Amino acid sequence: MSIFSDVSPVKFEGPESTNDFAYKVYDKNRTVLGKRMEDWLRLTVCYWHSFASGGADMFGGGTWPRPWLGSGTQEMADAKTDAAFDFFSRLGAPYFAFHDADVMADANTLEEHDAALKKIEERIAKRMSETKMKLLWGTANLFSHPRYAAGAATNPNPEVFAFAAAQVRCILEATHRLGGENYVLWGGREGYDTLLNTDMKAELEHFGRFLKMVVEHKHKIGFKGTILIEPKPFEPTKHQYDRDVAAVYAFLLKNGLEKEVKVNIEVNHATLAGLDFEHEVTAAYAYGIMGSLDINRGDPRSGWDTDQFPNNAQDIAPAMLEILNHGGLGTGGFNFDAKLRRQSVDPKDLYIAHITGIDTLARALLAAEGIIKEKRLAALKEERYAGWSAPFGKEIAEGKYTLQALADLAVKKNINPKPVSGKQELAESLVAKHCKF
Ligand SMILES: [Mn+2]
Repeated sequence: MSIFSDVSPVKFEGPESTNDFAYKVYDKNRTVLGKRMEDWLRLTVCYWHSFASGGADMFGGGTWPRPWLGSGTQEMADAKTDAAFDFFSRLGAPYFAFHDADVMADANTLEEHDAALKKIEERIAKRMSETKMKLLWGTANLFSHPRYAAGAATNPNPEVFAFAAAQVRCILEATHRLGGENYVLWGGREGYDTLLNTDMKAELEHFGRFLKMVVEHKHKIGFKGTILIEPKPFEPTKHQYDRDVAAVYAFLLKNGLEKEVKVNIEVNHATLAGLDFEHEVTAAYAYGIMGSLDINRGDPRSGWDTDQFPNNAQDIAPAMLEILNHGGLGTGGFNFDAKLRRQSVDPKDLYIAHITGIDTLARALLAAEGIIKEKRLAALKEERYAGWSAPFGKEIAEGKYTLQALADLAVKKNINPKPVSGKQELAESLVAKHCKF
């Protein structure tokens, strides 16, 4: 029994249901383009916002009843684990994700840290086998403790770098033992507040060294999961080095890790970077580094990371289309890195938030299926680029011409291409018509 025990396991009841604690659209066994909804979405509940936070903001403390918070004892860590798995198993999402600090009792030394994490790992493993929950990814909290105020891998002090290495070793190995399918490195405070006191070149080199050490250790212990970097442009620092997918790709190339590491893209981080979510997803596929998703939304009028639950399927449909066109997320999933509002003090609010988010993703999935089956949007795009499939376009792309040869040919043929419609309005209508909910 926990504060989440009042709700019966959430079931699919269909669009006509008036039950707030039922799925209206998400029917895990429904087949979409040959794959079950559950297998496309790989739904994940995050530990930090839902169980390790009491809803504090910049102006006041926690408001949500989370009786295990505050003391940092093993007893409380155990109670948190049991409540989290109670919620997971009633919600019916198959995956969860966590930071080391989210789950374990407080520790003062690295030795204590290792022991406390191993202790709670036993309980998590037991609950996983009872509930059949799976771990999408684990990660280290390298940003909350005061020692990380100037970053972890990019800290001016190598002892902080070493402390972070010890912490990552513990949680990477725990993630491996728990069957985690990915390991995430969020930049945390890897960036700067002012360049006046920052050696950017040195910090980027140290950051690269850290990532190489993580990848090396992954192979050493036989972890088969994917290592993921999570882009974010700023907050808490003024500038985060993992600014966006393109910046991460440049960093991976510079360090020769572009085949080893992929990205965990967050909707709200894309928004903060001034980019559309679908831009980041499309860029990641284009660079070959698509990994996993932190699904949430920002507030259109707030300039910070509000981490709200998604509730608008049409916003997500273009990214979902891209994901379906690439056959899905591989080892990744849709992780609800989203939190309740501070006034949402009823434990049942956590169910409503997730149910709405899950139905929103299911709607976006069905919209993307409709768009693909109709084939018109794909045909529109194909037609725009048809010239590149014809012999002349192919020869240019394959490098048959030098600039001089191509220029001479263009002059000789007196080519004079005419503008054609980009059909943006039609393309938009071909998406909108499938978002009929
Ligand atoms: Mn966020």
